[in-house]
Amino acid sequence: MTDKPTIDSWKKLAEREIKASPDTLTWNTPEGIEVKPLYTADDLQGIGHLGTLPGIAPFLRGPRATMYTGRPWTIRQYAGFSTAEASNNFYRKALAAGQQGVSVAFDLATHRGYDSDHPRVEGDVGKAGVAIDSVEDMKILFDGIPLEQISVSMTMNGAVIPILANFIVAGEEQGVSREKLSGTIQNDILKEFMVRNTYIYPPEPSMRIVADIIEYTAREMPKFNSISISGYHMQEAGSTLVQELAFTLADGREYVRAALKKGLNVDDFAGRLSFFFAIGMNFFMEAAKLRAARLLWSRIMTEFEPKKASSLMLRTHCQTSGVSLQEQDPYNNIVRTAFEAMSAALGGTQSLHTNSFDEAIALPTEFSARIARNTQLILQHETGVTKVVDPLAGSYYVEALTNDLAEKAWALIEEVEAMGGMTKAVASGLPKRMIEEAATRRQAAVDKGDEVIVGVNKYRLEQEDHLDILEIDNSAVRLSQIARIERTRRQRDPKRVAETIAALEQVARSGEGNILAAAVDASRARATVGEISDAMRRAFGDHAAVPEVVENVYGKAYDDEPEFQTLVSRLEQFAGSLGEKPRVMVAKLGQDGHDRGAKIIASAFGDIGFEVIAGPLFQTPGEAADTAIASRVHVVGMSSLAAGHKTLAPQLVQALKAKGAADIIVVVGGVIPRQDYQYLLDHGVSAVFGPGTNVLDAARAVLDLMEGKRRN
Ligand code: SCD
Repeated sequence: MTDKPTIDSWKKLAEREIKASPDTLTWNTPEGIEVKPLYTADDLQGIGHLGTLPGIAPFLRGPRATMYTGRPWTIRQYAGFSTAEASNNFYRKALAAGQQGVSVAFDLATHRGYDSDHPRVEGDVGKAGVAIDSVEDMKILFDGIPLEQISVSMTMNGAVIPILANFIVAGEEQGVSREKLSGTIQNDILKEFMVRNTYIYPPEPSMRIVADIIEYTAREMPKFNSISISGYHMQEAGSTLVQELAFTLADGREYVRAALKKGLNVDDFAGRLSFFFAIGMNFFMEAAKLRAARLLWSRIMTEFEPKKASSLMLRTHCQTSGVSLQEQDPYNNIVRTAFEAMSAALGGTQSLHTNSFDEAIALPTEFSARIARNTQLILQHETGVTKVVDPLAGSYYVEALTNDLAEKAWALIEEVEAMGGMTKAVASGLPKRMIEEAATRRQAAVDKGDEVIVGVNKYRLEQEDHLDILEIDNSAVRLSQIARIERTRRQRDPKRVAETIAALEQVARSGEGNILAAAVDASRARATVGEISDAMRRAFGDHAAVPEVVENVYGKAYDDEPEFQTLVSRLEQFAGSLGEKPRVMVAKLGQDGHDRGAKIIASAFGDIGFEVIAGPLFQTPGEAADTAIASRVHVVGMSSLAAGHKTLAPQLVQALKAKGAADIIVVVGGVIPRQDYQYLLDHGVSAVFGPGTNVLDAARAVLDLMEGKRRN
C-alpha cells in the first residue's frame, strides 16, 4: 500500500462507517459557516495569510514577535462590589495571590451618572459593582495599590468623563502624574446603544466624548489605552461570532474617524486603541476569531495610511463567556471556563478575565474567584501553552476557519460601510435587530434541545446542590455612600465647585475645548460623579431608546411542532374566554440595562400569542406600575439581571396595589438566586423564573396563573 490516500478514498470509508454520505456530517454554525468533518491541505488553497509571522503586520499570528514566550498574557480579573473599601480589600488580596492587573466593575448607578443618594438608584447602589461618587471614593479604591506599577482597567462608558477624571486626580494625589498612569478605559459608546445600554447622552455628543478622551490621552497619558472597543457584550447579547467580529471592527473604524476629525495624527493615537472580545464554547472558532480580528484590523487601519507599524496592531482583552455559565449543576462552569480560557490563549489574547463558576447567579465569592484566577495560573504555569507562539497555525481546520470568519465578517463590515458607517447603522437599529434575532434563534434551539447544554436541557440533576453566594447589603452600602457624599460636600469649596462645573458645561455646550480636561478640574474641586454628569446632561440632554421587539423568529423555529401548537391553541382558547388577547408587560426596573432576556421573552411570548408591551429601560417601580395600568395589562414580567430584584420587585407590587391595580399578576425572571425565591413570593410575586428556564414552560406557567386568577 504505497498509494497516496485521496479524499475520495476517505469519503468511501466514511460512507461505510456512517452508512450515509459524509456530507451529512457537515455542521452549519449559527454564523452560516459550514464546518466539514474533515479538513485537508486542499482547504488551504488560495488563503493569502498563511505565510505571515507574529509581531509583523498584519499581525494575524500575534501582535508581539515572542508572544507568551516573552511575556504571558495579563491575568486581569474584573471585579468590584459594595464600597470602595470592600473592593480595595478584594483587589489587594487578588494581587497578592497572583493577579497581575486590576479591572474595576462599577455599580449601575455610577455607570448612569447618578450619585448614590439619587432616588432613581435605590436598588442599584453597590450591587453589580463598586459605588463611586467622587474622587474621595476613587482614592480609597486604589489605596495601597501603586498606580505607577499596576495597570488599571475601568469598564465605564456612560459616566466615562467623571470616572476617568477621578482616576487621574486620584493618581495625582497618590503622587503619580498622569503620564505615568497605565491602564484602559472602556469608553466604547456605540456598543452601549446596540446592546449594553449604559449610555446617558444621545449618540452625537457621546461620540464627541469618545473623541475628546482619545485626544486627551494621546496628548497627556502615553501609557494609557484610550478605549476598549468591545464585542464582548454583543456575544453576551446573543450575537454570532461573525456579528461580534464585524460590528466591533466597524465600531473601531468609526472611532478612528472621530479622532481624525479632531485633527489628531493617526499614529498619535492608533497604538493605544485596544479591543475586547468574548470567548464562548465554540473552541476552535473562538481562537480563529482572534486571529481573523487582527488580520482585518490591520486591513482597516491601512486605509488611514499610518507610518508606524504598531498603528496596524490589534491588541485585545478577552473574557470567558458569561452566558455560557449555567445556574444548574454550577461546577460544570469551571470546566466551561477552563476550555474558553485555553481557546483565548490559543487565539493570542493580551489579557484575560476568567469567570467564576457562580457568576450565572451572583457576584463571585473569594472561593470561586480563587478558582477562576487559578484557572489562568494553571494554564500559564502547567500546560506549556505559553511555550510556543500561535500553536494552531498551520492547522487545516483553524486556518480555513480563520479565513471563513474573516471573509464573512468583512462582508458585513462592508454592509455597514455602505450604510454610511457604524453610527448610522446603529441609528438605523440594524445591528441591534440582527443580534436580537440571533439571540432568539439560539434560545429556541436550546429550548427545543437542538443545542445541548449539559445539566440544563440534558443530563439535568433531579436535585441541585445548595450554593453559597455573596450577597450585598445594598441599603447599608447606600447609607455609607450617602454619609461620605455629605461629608465631601461639607468640606469642599462651593465656589470652586460652581466655577468648575460652569466651565465644564460651557465646554460641553460650545463644542470648543476638551471635556475631560474640564472635568479633571471639577473632580479636583470635589464635584461628584452626579454633578459632573448633570452638567453634561444640561448641555447634551438624555438619550431614551424606544424598545423594539423581534417577531416571527422564535415561533418559526418551532414551525408546527405539537408542543408549541398546543400552547398556542390553549392561549387562543383563553383569549376567547377573556374576550381579548392576554396582555403582558415586560418591565426593566432600575438602572439594569441588560435586556437580552427581556427581549427574548417579549419576542417569544409575542409569537406564542400574547400581546406584549415592552416597557422602556430604567423605569422606577412607580413608573412601571403606571405603564402597566395605562396599557391594561394582565401580567407584569419583571426581568432582573443586576441583583436589584429584592428591592425593586416588592416595590412594584406595592405600587400596583397603591394605584388600585392589585389584580395585575407580577412575575419575576432573570438572574435570581434560589435562596431569594421565597422572599419574592412572600412579597406578592406570583412566580419566579430563574436562569435556564425554558421559555415555553414560562409561558405555560403564566397562562396557568391567569387562568387561576380568572377562576377565583
Ligand atoms: C507584551 N509586552 C511585551 C510582550 N508582550 N514585552 C516584551 N515581550 C512580549 N512578548 C509588553 C507590552 O508591549 C506592554 O508594554 C506590556 O508588556 C503589557 O502588555 P499588554 O499586552 O499591553 O497587556 P496589558 O497591559 O494587560 O494590556 C492589554 C490591553 C489593555 C491592551 C488589551 O487594553 C487591557 O488591559 N484591557 C483590559 C480591558 C478590561 O479588563 N476590560 C474589562 C471589561 P507597553 O504598554 O509599554 O507597550 C469587563 C466587562 O465589560 C464585563 C461585562 C460588563 O460589565 O458588561
